[in-house]
Amino acid sequence: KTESWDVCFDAAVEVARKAGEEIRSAFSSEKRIETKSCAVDLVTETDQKVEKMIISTLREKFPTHSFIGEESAAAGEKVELTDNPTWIIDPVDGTTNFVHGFPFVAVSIALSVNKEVVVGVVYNAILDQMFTGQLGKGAFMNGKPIHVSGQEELSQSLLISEFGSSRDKEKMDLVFSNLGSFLNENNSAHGVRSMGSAALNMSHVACGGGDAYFEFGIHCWDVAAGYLVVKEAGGVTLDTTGGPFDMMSRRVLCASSVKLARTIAEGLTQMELERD
Ligand code: LIP
Repeated sequence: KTESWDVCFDAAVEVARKAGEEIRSAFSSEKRIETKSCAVDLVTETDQKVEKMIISTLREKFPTHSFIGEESAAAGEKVELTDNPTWIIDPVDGTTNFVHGFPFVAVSIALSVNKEVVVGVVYNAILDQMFTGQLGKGAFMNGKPIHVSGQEELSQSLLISEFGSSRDKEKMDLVFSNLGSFLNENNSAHGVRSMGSAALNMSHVACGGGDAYFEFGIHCWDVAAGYLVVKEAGGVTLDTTGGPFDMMSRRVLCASSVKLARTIAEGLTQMELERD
C-alpha cells in the first residue's frame, strides 16, 4: 500500500512542476481576468487551463481516483470528500498575486485516502520552491528537510494571516478585530504577514519562517497539501476554535506548537462559514 502512495507522490511532484512551467510563462504576460463570488475574487484562464491539465494527467495515471479542484467547483462540480483516494487541487493558489505579478503563486496538490492526507505538494512556481510532505516520511523544501520553529510564546512570534477574498462587512470587521487582538500594547506578536496564498503561508510555518497562520474563509483545496507539510515538519493544524482540524469547515489555524495554537485560538473571535 505505502508503495502506491510513493507512486502518487512522484506523480504529484511531476505534474506540479509541469503546472509551474505554465504559470511561469504566463506570469509576466497580459492576463484575461474574471471575477467569481465578488469583485476581489479573481480567476484567470491560467487557473482553468492548469487545473484541467493537472486533473487529466493524474486521471490518466489513476483512473479510479476522485478529484476536487477549485475551478471545477467554481464551474458547478460537486465537492465531495469520500474515503476513495481523492486528489484535492488548487492550480493557482494566490491568484491575486499572479494577476499583479507578486511572486507568491503556488500549485497545491494533495491526495487524501480514507479522509487522511497522505501526499502534499506546494510549489511556488515563481521562486522555484517545492514544499513536499508524505505521511510519516517528513517534510522537505527542494529536497532538504524542514521543521517548524517550535515557538510557544505569542510575544515572540511572527504570525501570518490574510484579508481573504470577501468584502462582506461582518467578515471584514472580524478580520480586523482578530488582527487587533494580536497587535496591541500588552501581549503582542512581533508582527503579522500576508503572503496571499494559504498553501504558501502553511509551507512557511512548516519551514519556521512564520510561527503560526490562521484564516477564516479558506477552502479545502487551499489547505489540504499545506496541512500535511506542516504536520510532517512537526507542526500542528487545528480548527480556529482549538478543536480538531476539519478540512471542509473553511477555517484553519496552524502553528509551530500546540501551546501557541491554543493561545491564538483563545484570542480569536470565531466565524461560522458555509462548509465546502
Ligand atoms: C486564496 C487563498 C488565500 C485567501 C484568498 C484566496 P486562491 O486562494 O489561498 O489564503 O486569503 O482569499 O482564497 O483563490 O488564490 O486560490
